[in-house]
Parts: sequence; C-alpha cells; structure tokens
Amino acid sequence: MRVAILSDFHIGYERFSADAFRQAEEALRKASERADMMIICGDIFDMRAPKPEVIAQALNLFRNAKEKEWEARIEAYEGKGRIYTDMPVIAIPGTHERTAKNAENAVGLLNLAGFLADASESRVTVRKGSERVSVSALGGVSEERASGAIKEMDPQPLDGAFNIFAMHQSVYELLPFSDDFMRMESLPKGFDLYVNGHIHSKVEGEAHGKPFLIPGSTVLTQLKENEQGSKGFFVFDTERRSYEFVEISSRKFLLEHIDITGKGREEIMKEITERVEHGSADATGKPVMRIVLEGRLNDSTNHIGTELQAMAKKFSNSASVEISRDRLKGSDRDNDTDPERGLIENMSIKDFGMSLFLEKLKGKNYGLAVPPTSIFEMLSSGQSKEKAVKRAMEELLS
Ligand SMILES: [Mn+2]
Repeated sequence: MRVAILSDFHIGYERFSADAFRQAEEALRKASERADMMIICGDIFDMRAPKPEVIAQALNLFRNAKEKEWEARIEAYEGKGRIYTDMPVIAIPGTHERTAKNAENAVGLLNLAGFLADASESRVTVRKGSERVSVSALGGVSEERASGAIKEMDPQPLDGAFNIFAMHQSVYELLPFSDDFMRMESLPKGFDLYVNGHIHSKVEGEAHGKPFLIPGSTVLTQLKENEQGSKGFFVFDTERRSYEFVEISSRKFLLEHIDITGKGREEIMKEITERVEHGSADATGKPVMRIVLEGRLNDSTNHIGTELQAMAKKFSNSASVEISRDRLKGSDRDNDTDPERGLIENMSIKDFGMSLFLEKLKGKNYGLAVPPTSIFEMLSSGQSKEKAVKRAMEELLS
C-alpha cells in the first residue's frame, strides 16, 4: 500500500491563514491522488478552540478526501474511543489541539463527523485486498509524559501487517533542549515505520533500525533557518519499503544575516533594501523574509529600532519582511549572554510556557499528587481566567 504521511497544517494560523488553507488543500489533494491511505500526525488546527470559520475550512478540506473512492478501508479499530468512518484517513491531535483531560479536542470533532479516524491511544488497521497496514498512535501529550504514556499504552504490532507507530512529540536526539523530551529508545519496538509531527521541518531518520519520518509542516510558521526547505509530505510504499517526498507549492521563505558592526544607519538601510530587492526579484507571490541583524551597535545606530520597523513596512508590496534585532549587541539590545535564546527559537510558545511553569514550580518545591502539566493545561485552557483558576484549585484540593 502507499501511505501518505502528512503533518502540521495549522489551519487558522493567523499570520498566514490563506497559505495555511491553500497549502493544506494542495497536500490533501495530492495525497488522495497518490496514496491508498493517509496518516496526519497532529496540529491540523493552529489553536485549541478554532473559530467556526476555521472548523468550516477543515470540513471543506476533508470533504474533498471523502469524495474519493478509497479502495483501502479501515477494517478494525482497537481502542477506548470510537470512530465513525472506514475511510483510511487517520489522524491524531497535536500540541496545538491538546486539551485538558476528558475535554473534546478539535480533531475529535472531525472524528465525530466521520471525516477522519482519530487513532489516539489505539490501533487502526487498514485493508486493501490481502494487504494490511496497522497504525498504532499516541495523540500529542506534554513532553515529559511521552515515554510514560508509550509505556502505559504498550503498543503491539499486528501479525501479518505492515506496522506503523505515529505520534506528535519532540525527540531529544533531534531537539536536545530539554531533558523532558523523550528519547528515540522510548519508541515501541517491532514496528516497520515510525512517523512523527510537531517538528516543522522535514526529518528522515532511523529508530530501532527502521525509518523514522517527519514530513514537517505544510505552512511556514516559525520563520526559522530550517524552514527554508520545501514543504510537502511523504508517500511510503509498504511493499517496496521505500518512500518519496512530494512537494507542494509554498510561499518562499528567506532568512538572511547582516553584520552591522562598524556600519552607519545609511549603510545598514541600503544593505537591507538590496537584500529584500534581490530576494523578491524572482519570487512568484510575496516571499517572507527574515533579516537577522548581528554585530555591535554604535552611537549613531543605537536606537535604530523604530526606523527598522518603518522600513520593514515599506516593502509590504513586494515582500513580508521581518527585521530581527535580537542578536545585536550594544545598548539598544544587549544579548551578550542569552542561554535561553536557542531554546525559545526551537520550542513552541506553549512548550516554552510549560517549561517556565515547571521551572517556577521547582523553585517552590511543588509536591502535590496532581501532575503539574495537567494544572498547566487547565490554566491555559480557553476558558475565562476565573473559571480556569477555579477548576485548577478544585483539582488541587480534591
Ligand atoms: Mn505544529
């Protein structure tokens, strides 16, 4: 069978919402054409409580997949929940959809509507003729719970099938930023293929001697160095045990560094203009450019911030430009030592919030029986502050 592996559509992502929809649409359409089944490794939505218009976008996207005459069909579902379709479109919720325990998440809604099969903490087996592909999956959980959750779930490969394990987690070997991240060795053994979401650039690795694939996001989100590559998804051929990456058209993204040490404001402005003009020259559509200024500010460039912002706006017809001063040294910004920089740039805002929360608790010798991460989920849920605090207090005192 040909299995499409997609991830991180981030539908509803405000900054590039049209891109998020269009690029997810192209990925889903191409995947339906080229594959017998698909697995979406989380973060279909960008937010936990998507607005009705964003849910409508998702329904429209998955309706297209529903129109295909799928020859492969879901034959078995083994898990605690329920699925409402036998169409071989399998998904799990990711970090962005994660809700407090027992609360329905947005991917769960698509499952209820029968637009996909939520495979969280379950095993879903797809059959085409005499061939079987079995997918065991862990829906996104907070990082420090991942290895424990896999152990608890104890996923088992199915005899006579091609076995895939799917999840949505950070992996320490790929992002060595926190001891909370699970290790490759925590992945269950005996599977033929491991697929993951969460990381927004393409990864082709290995786990327990088998392929470990991350397709990356279908839309630009974090404006990081590694997002300059092409966007798309994998199609894995279970018979040949080989795969290809299918590209989708996506907005061009360029990240440039300019060293401003010893340069005056005129010179800096001129250099930025040249870079932007060069970068947008042969682009179809408006590219996204992030220009990172490096080096040391001097007396004449000390307070260049507002000018740079005005400058970035000036290009708005030809490119979406972001000028970063975070790496400058001098009195405007002083980041000579900023150990957290790398950390912040490589984590989602939510994960970063969680790590700050855990750090604060450590300093206070937190010793209650309630996992701090579930308290964090409650406090950061979309509810009003009063309600969230009330629920967290109830949980703590129960
Ligand atoms: Mn994501």
